[in-house]
Amino acid sequence: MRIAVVTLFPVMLQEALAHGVVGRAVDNGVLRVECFDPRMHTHDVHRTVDDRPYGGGPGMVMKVEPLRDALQAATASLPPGSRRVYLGADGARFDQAVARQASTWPGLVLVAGRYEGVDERLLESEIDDTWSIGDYVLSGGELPALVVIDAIARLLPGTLGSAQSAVEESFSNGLVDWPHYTRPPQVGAGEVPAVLMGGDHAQIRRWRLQQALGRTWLRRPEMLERRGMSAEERKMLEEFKKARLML
Ligand code: 4G1
Repeated sequence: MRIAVVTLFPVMLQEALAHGVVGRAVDNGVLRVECFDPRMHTHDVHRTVDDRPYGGGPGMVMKVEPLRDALQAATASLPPGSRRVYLGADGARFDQAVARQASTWPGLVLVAGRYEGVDERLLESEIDDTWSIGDYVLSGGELPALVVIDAIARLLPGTLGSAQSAVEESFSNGLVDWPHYTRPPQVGAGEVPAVLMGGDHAQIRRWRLQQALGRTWLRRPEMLERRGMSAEERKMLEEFKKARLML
């Protein structure tokens, strides 16, 4: 998959994309990410990309022309059928389902805003959709762009190798993750649950599903509400609740 990011801070993205799972996807050619800087599409001596808001008020707004020309170059670099998405607080929530959808597209242009945001006319004429990663105030769309790229990269065939991660399996299943343990077997008073040391893999699988159900019920009840449970899962959750009361 190809991703183009329109950003005033290309170095911020390039550095972050060079590490870990995403870095490997880029190295292996599974993913290609390129940045397009609106400042490279200015023509005045000051390389102006922002201006004061019509109507007054604080802050600055990103100008149409440098953004439009950077976006044009970004789009031209991608395969046909690519989509153009603005990252903004008023967008549709970017979640795992949106990530899964986007991972099937040939290309994606992400536009990261700065200052108070971008001139509305650019959004109206050049943007297919707006995504938000959550409800908080940020200073720019670059960190959201990195979040989006990371979530999508993990879903591309060839990124994670043979085994999809346990986290993805659990999350795709509409549940939060189960607890993880590694050596040593004892840390102070903290022990590893005996079932994990026993080598009975059917029991381990059952325990993990039960923990995932229990923790989703405790910490993200709205996820469990949406997902529903099978009769067997219902029994496992009741067992989890009972065991919890005995602690
Ligand atoms: C109004 C949050 C504005 C922010 C209301 C999540 C936040 C991009 C995101 C803002 C941004 C609230 C996001 C705000 C984002 C242009 C420059 C917009 C940064 C900008 C709650 C500033 N997911 N915010 N405005 O943060 O880009 O994607």
